[in-house]
Amino acid sequence: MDKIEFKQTFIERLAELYAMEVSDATPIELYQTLGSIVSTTYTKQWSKSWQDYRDTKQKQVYYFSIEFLPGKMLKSNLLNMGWLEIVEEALSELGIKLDDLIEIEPDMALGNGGLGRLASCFMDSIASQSLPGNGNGIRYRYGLFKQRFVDGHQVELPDEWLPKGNIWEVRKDSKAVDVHFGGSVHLEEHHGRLKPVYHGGYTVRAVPYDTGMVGYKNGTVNTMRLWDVAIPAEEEEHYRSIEDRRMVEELTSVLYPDDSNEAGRKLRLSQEYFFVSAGVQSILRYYKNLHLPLEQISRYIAIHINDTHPAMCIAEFMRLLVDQENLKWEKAWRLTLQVMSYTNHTIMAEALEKWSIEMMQDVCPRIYQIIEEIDRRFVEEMSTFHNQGLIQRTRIIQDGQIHMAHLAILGSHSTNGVAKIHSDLLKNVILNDFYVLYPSRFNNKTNGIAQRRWSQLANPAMTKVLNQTIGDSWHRTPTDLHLLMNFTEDDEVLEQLAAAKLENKKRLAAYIKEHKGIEVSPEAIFDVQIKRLHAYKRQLMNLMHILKLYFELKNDPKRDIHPRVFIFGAKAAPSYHYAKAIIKAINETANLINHDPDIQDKIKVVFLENYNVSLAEKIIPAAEVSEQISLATKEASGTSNMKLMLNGALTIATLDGANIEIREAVGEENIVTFGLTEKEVYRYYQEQNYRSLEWYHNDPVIQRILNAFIDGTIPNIVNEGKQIFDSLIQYHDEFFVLRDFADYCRAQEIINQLYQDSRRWNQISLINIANAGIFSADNTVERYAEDIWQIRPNPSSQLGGAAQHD
Ligand code: B1H
Repeated sequence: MDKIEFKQTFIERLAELYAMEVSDATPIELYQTLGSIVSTTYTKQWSKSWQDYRDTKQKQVYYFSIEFLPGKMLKSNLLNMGWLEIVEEALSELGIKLDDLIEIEPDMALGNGGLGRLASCFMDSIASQSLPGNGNGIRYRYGLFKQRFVDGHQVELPDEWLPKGNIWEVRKDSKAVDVHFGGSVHLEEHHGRLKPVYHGGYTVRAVPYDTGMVGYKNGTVNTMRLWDVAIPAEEEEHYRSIEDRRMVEELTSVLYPDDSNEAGRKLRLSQEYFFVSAGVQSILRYYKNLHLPLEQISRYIAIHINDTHPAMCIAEFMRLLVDQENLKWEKAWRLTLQVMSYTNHTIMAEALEKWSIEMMQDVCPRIYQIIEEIDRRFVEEMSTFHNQGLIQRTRIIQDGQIHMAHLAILGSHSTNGVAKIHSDLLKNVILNDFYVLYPSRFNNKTNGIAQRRWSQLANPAMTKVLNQTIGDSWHRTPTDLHLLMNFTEDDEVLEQLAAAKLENKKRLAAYIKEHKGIEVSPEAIFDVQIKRLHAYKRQLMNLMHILKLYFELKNDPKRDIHPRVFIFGAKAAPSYHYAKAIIKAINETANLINHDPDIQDKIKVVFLENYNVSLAEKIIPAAEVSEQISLATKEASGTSNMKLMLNGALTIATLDGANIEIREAVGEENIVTFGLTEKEVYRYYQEQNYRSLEWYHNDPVIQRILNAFIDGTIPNIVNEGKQIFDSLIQYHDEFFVLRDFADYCRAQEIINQLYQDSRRWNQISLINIANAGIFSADNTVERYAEDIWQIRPNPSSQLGGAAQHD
């Protein structure tokens, strides 16, 4: 479609939809019109992709995730369709700014953080690699809460995103399936086989809403299927009371806002079973329509379990094969193992899901029976070869609880971690017992990011420089960014990149002024920590370093530091009081420092509200320092580290998660690392000899800073300050903040020094961009496709399968 054609279509569509002309239409109407043109255009390719997969019976993967975090989709769809430039120009000729329309789109936030965003980055890359793959999740009516600050405290507001209209989804009533909950089950003999007989309980209808996942200029459009709940018409009489109806509606009402532990809530378990059962049933229905033998299902279908939240896929698949399709247990189990694969995203103990037997029996009694049988057979089978200790530690049911990670590992052929260090810890420490039993099941797949969204879409200024310098092959082949390494000594390129960064910083400065009323200088270093608020991520250590600088400047206003703006973005789980205390402390410190005339704008602290995908797209292009400072071993991978690196930020990092691979990629001189290593952390655990109190007593700097939390230096944090102080002293500083603090300050001083040499700094920035290509999710999903899912690119995609040039 060319510009003239597009303008014509736009004017016609606006008239069809609203009987209006451009000059009369509001941005909402213009947005709807553009969305309608985009979606009706890719719809043809959507049904073609789908028919291709079906007609040629290609193996497909289904990515089950209780969270998807796509953010806004308009611009990404335009980019992937190859329309972005034409549409932007054509609209501008009609007097419309594309950016004004993008503002209208709600930010789809059906996820908490890295795990949900990873699922969406994968959806983009799976489609862009012409791979046959689909998402399966929940269509929450309320996404992750909106964060507001009131007197520096986090306040949560509901995220009602749907009433604004979601132009990308298509409701498919004809594809609905029923999901049964509760009641009881007993087994009866039928023709020599035991069959379940259900009593009571209730049935709900799962109705899918499909959203097209548009691949990058390859004609592939895959499906993200999110399930909504409805009361089946024929069951109306069972749902007479308001409570009964509410109970059903609640199933898809809210996303649980805790990204580490959801303390055994029945509704959460019901949500898990709901989207698992709906998804697995619809896959099986599709497969049966292909009229292929059930025994061959693993040649055509792969199911991926994103963390343990969908681990019941294993039991649900068994239920359908055994109860409904009458397969023998052994055969069904073999198929289940071949179909299923699992990714672990954390070693934090509180995030490893366990459910009580009672609750599981209550929510899905037949699933409980099946898990019990899986467990029983595992113990029986292992008893001839292995010692009892090992078996007891690895079995699924222990002490009245069902260990979902055990189910996921024992019921699948692949368990992977999300960065090298994380996968090694799984094998050697956390899941070592399982590794001993099934070494070949374990593998690593380092995370990746949707490269084009985090460069071309978020950072057009940098993109322009890159295109002029190295061409545009990196759009499809992100490792071609490496071509930039030919320009490390090219002053013109270095300066152009610096100019692009400055432009982005000015834009962020304007945003900060508008939203926080804080004036920041674009000449200052923009230092960014953006991620969920968690003790292990150590935002507190960042705050302590800010306080250190503050006290130094108070003592010696002439102290020579390059001005710096410390920027935070972070939501805390609503029930995570400690994390909220840290938010309050950062906000009060910001207030104190930003208004202190002695500081002369040498440091500014900005905590931006409501960190989400759209805000990330504004912050990341302007960032110069990327704070990746979790305690070694705790951050499984991290993904903001990759996005910031791609945008030319220098990483200050512990040797944790993917930071280690980033260091390998850029070289030691182009990253600043500090802190305890994995080995040192484990030595402390073993010898139990970390005494945070001693670090407090022996270090006057630490003392001065910690006292500020309880002596009124930081105002209005009487309770929060005490809680923070106590966590470090009385409760022994679980995440070694005091232990790593001095080394962190040393690393920060190196950054301050490096920034003085702007040429050197610009080189580091360029080298970071040049080496970010390996962290493209295109790459990551290719590895999943080859090693785990065994799926291949669709040969009839417009790229003929393999990735080729534009
Ligand atoms: C990650 C979670 C998570 N790991 C429980 N685990 C949740 C756990 O709702 N819950 O109950 C939700 C999310 N999220 C993150 O995954 C890791 O912390 C990051 O290091 C990693 O980059 C990301 C993607 O792999």
